[in-house]
Amino acid sequence: MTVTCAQFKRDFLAEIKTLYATTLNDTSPLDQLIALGHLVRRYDGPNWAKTARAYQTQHRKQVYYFSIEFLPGRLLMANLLNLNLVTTVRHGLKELGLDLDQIRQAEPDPALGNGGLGRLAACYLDAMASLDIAGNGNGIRYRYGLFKQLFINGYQVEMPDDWLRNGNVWETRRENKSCIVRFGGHVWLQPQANGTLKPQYRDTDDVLAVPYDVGIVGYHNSVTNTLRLWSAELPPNADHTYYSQAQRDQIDDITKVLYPDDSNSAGQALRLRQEYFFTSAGVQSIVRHFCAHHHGMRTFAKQVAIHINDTHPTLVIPELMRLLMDEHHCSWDLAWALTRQVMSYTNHTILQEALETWPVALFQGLLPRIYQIVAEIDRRYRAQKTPVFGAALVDQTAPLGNGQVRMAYLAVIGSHSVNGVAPLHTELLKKDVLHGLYQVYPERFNNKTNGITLRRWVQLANPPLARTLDARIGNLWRRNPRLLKTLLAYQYDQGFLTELSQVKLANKQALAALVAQRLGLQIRTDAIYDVQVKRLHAYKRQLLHVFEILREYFQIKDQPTAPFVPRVHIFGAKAAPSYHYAKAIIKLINAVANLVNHDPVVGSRLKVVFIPNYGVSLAEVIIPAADVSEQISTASKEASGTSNMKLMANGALALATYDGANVDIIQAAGAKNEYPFGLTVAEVYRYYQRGDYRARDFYRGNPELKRIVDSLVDGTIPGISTEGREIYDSLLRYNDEFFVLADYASYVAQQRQISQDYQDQTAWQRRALANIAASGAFGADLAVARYADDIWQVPHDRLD
Ligand code: NBY
Repeated sequence: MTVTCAQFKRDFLAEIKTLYATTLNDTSPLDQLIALGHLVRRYDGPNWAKTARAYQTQHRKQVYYFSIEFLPGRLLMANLLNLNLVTTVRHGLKELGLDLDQIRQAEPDPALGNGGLGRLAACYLDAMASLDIAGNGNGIRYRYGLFKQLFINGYQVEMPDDWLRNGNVWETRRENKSCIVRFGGHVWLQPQANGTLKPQYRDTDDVLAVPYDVGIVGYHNSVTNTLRLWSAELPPNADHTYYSQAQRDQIDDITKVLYPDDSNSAGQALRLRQEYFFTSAGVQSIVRHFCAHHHGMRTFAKQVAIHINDTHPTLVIPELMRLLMDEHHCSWDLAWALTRQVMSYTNHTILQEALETWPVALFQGLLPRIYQIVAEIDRRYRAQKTPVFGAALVDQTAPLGNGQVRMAYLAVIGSHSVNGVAPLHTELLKKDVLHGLYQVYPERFNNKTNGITLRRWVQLANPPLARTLDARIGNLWRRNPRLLKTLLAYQYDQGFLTELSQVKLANKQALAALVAQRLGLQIRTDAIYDVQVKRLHAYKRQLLHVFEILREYFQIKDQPTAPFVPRVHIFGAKAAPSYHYAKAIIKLINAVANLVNHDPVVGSRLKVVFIPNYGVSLAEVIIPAADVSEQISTASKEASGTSNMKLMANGALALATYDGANVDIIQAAGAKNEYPFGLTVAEVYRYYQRGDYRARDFYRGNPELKRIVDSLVDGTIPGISTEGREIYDSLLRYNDEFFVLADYASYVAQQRQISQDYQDQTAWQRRALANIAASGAFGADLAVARYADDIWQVPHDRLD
């Protein structure tokens, strides 16, 4: 995009005048943000239109990425970056007496997701547009995003996230693309004159699905794709029909709030309504669009790929079957063949409690026609597979079983591809969680290791690093992150290593300023910044990190004058509101912070910073400042992790178990450049098989550890009498489900090593460099290119 600075200034002032009928002096940063957003959209408008037209005229196969969560982060800077407008806009605003960095802060951060799964979806949209893939996102426009987190007296308090309060400058309401989604009522199959059966409906609750489209701008390539988010409203004939307040509320509720739980599958009718709502609307709009440009359905699978991001959108399978058969007169066999060719599914968890199932009664009552189709899929699956695989295996893997609809099984059976998100995770899917279906459909299983967009996580979040890299290796890495490998030539360049530590220092200063402003806490910038940012979960083991803090605390208290390498422990984490144990850990971290941060003996040497309301925008400040990346989940539990990749790309060294993509990170950067520790998956599974894990033995056998565990209940840490007891019991009474005590010794050994190693800054920065250099392998563009080649079968730009 080329706009001169002068042109930009004229356009911007005109925009202000049009929108607010006033002059610049009279506007707030929010006003300026909105005006700037309008202007960016105006600049990008021709690309958006051209992209859509080109896809049509070229009959490009479209990918539709269905996800119940998208965490795009603020879009102003991402759009300016991808349109190559950052410098022009920054200068132009400056000449008008404005500061781009102030304006960008006025943008709300759309928190339409819980964690890694939603952020991955956003990284992949950015990559699809940047690779010139005809890729669309399809999701829900939640009126309230993930709750805003406050700490009151150390406890998590959840407040509504009213992110749409001032509107959303990036969205376009497309009411003419609305469709009706049906719930409940009765359905029966009516024989037709031509011998077919057509479903008839009575007493259904109809909801209008209205799409809001957001442009997803590709990187320097004039491509703008679409993220379509659906909102639930009263149907258009509402004026003539009586709707009780309860009915109105029920419709309103569908897209009111994001379900704030990523710890287990939700047994909630509203959640199922949300899932059907956005899948039905999305599939209807895909089929409608296809039919507008093609005759008959036979080429559908050549033109469309639908991706199921975790099981929440699995109803795309029976919904497409329904449309093909009921509305487009396809036979079951044709509809089924098309559906399987079109669908692909990504699994994001091996945790049993996170695998979605719905009680048949609930499912059938809410979605009677969809249930008929699922029951027929189930019947045919059993009929075809029982002779080959036997009744036991088929029973165990069928879509219906134990009075439940099993969404993961339906997703595998109705797709041509199922992938895990790191090699280890994919192996565990085959061996464990989806073992039965792997026996039936081995050819469907494949791995696609996650990736992150370095555009946001390095170029935008860490401009000093990006500039330093440019100066050494040129700027082609911005297009092709694999070129970061060439950095290795500078491993022994003292000047460059010094620059890297200066970059880190600048980022630490920025984080320290944020901490001072938000928490009123001073943290020194010569300390090790030891960062753990992710959802709060027992399996992610923030508790183990707390144990290290307590160890350091006791060390200082025992030997106040002994040397101690200063540390700042930084946490960001939200707990699901109903996840009692996770909330107890939050209270513990805050209580330990309170104890440590105010101890005069400890002074500035050790600080604990728990920044509330962790999300994409905070991550953009914390991650560039990190020295140590805590990736300490119990081996086998973390499907992949993606903060591990973001931290790596920003030069943090990983303190990591052999879990998820940590394995691949350690391999890519070299074990000597990370701090691996802990039980392996094989060891964890051996404990499971033998049933011989005894947490108490670790407790009794290690006095240092015993002191720490005891401090949870002996009054050492004020204010945690109930939480301390609960956590203590989880370890000793309930035998430490996540092997915290077993991994303590090897974790702490690496932490000690870190303190020692950090003192040699040259050696440390050399290892940071190795991490940055190896991080290109985890770029989202590479990951998405693999999806495009192996799963979606769509063409894409090459990176080199
Ligand atoms: O997906 C995460 C995995 O834990 C992480 O290892 C992986 O890197 C990432 C991307 O592949 N999963 C995740 O974020 N899951 C959720 O957010 C989630 C949300 C809702 C529900 C379950 C999980 N739910 O049951 O409603």
